[in-house]
Amino acid sequence: MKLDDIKISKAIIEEYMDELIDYLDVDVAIGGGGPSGLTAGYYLSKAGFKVSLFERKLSIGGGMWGGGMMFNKIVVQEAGREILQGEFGVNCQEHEKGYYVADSIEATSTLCSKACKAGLKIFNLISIEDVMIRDEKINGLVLNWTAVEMAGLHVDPLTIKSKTVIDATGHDCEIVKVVQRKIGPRLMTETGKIMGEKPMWADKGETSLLENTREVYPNLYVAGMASNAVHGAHRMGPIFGGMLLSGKKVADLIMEKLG
Ligand code: 48F
Repeated sequence: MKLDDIKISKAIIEEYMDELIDYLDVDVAIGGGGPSGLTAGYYLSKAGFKVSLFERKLSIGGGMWGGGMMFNKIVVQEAGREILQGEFGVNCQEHEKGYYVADSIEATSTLCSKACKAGLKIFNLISIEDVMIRDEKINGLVLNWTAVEMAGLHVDPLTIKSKTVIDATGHDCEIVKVVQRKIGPRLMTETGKIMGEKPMWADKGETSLLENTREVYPNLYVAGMASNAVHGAHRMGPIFGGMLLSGKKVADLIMEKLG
């Protein structure tokens, strides 16, 4: 077959636009494609919900690729291994009792692949810059190309509608930050505000993460490192079990809400 350059362009543009239009109204919109966002997207899509994930960067995976200080290994504890190996099939070696090590490249690429195959629609190179609020509830996201953001161009964004939103943007908890900036200190935290991340403490950080994975404003949930940052809890460094468990927990909470 003789290839036609214009047909290649047309195939890409039409298929992308069809999908974008189809995903203008979803059950769950996830901000951030790190381990917590991908895990949440995997479980929710597998359960049959319509889920989109927006990732600012070209690559999906957030802080998981780099392991600890670029040693491309990650550690998970037993509960994390049950998801990483048990659900996703990633090889985990027991280094010493209770400390399992996985290859960060295998872990990240597998999470991404399994989430896509479960039905999660990932849009990369798109940044969430704002939220839509109606009747004091989040009901959508405001999006722009990362290239526009990076170049500082004065280009207005577009919007999508979503029954629920997950802030899985990591340490910066960017979606919750926008909400706080727009509506003031009315979050469902002790102070009503973002309480800020505490220093590194793997044990405490991992333990509090699940408790902190919850709804923080009507229809807006936090998962992963954003949960601890919003609730004033510790960071935990290159142990990733909590991120996976947090992704699963937020998926369970949303499934319960949406029914
Ligand atoms: O930081 P990230 O990996 O979040 P996570 O799922 O996992 C945290 C761990 O990687 C690590 C850790 C483990 O113990 O502490 O840090 O909580 O992934 C967050 C992703 O969100 C994207 C960002 O590029 C990254 O890939 N992101 C951040 N802000 C936005 C965004 C935004 N406004 N719009 C779209 N994507």
